[in-house]
Amino acid sequence: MESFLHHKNKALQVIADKIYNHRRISEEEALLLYTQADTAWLGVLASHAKQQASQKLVFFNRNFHLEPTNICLYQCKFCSYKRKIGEEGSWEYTYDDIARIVEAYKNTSVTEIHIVGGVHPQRDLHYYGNMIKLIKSIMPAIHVKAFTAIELDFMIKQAKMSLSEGFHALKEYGLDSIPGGGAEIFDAEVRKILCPEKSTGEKWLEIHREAHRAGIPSNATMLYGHIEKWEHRIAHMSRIRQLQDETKGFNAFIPLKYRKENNHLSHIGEVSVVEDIRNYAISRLFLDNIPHIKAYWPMIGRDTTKISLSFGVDDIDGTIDDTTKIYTMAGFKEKNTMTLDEMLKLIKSAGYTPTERDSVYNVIQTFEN
Ligand code: V47
Ligand code: SF4
Repeated sequence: MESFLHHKNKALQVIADKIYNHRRISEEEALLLYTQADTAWLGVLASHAKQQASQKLVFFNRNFHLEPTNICLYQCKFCSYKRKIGEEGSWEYTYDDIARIVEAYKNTSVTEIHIVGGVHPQRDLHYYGNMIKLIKSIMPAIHVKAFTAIELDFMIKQAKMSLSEGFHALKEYGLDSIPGGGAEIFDAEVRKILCPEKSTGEKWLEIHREAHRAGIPSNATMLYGHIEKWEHRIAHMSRIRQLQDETKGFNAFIPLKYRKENNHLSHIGEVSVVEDIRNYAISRLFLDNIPHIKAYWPMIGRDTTKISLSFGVDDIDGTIDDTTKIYTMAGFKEKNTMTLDEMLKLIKSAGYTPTERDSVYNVIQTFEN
């Protein structure tokens, strides 16, 4: 079928026809999208792909974050958040602190806790496993989405377990899914400059593969807008697309825009909003096997989130309730909580149907009017 979306550039016309015929685009074609496609055309094409995946629905959930510590062994250049033990601005919550934080959500409609933090040198899998147990003793029904692959790599090694043993133990403790962080850009040369100490791209993929095998779903992220080239973004997404073909364990892909305040890459600045929305569109078009593309509003802000809905995005994460510091410390200046009302207005004003979901995308309710 020829698409109704004509383009005088023959190669772009071929891409549009592929999308309309549910055919996969190649890495070379993704590069053409980055370098030659006009933004409005990308929006129409990505909106078509979004419509195929989730019709008019735009998903969100009611969640809060727990960042147990910002003490971290590593020194990623883009990170504004990490501190050394005892350094000013560092924190380490005790189990009592955590119990107090979670208690506050006990009789609310929150359905998910998202837990990420630094790689603390003295904490292992059992420490974090017992933390999950504590959380579930207070809120038995809450979905625990916890730990980046980087934290998992370290905590499982500390407990002297294989990945498979580690995931089975964590599942037993109550882990339900894992977030997409730590992926950054998989390319080894980029990683050498950006985050040399961190687990490799291969390791990140191995950890998510093993999680999926253990029946634990996950998300995937990509940190963009720093020193990487288009080719690095495409190779990164291609690895995720391959793994998804194999396991089908990814729920969502989340492009994360590099934010520049208070870190060692500040001098390079930030990419434009136009770049953000083009990147969302190309993610939607390239990742034909990942059901949801998420715009994480506490990173890009409400306005860009709203525009992103016309560029392939169908998920805007959750209400957050001012519980994450990763992006406020990196320069996010807006109010870090969204009320239900605000969430509904944002989605409706972009022309979509707000849809509250659980953590694995079962619909809880749609807000038609
Ligand atoms: O891996 C750190 C990123 C990630 C900066 O799975 C930065 O639902 C931009 O993974 N500028 C952690 N990004 C957060 C994360 C995440 C967020 C929201 C939803 C989900 C999900 C996962 O934050 C890190 C890193 O890539 N990050 N510093 C910065 N200055
Ligand atoms: Fe540590 Fe994560 Fe920050 Fe890297 S991004 S320094 S691993 S907290």
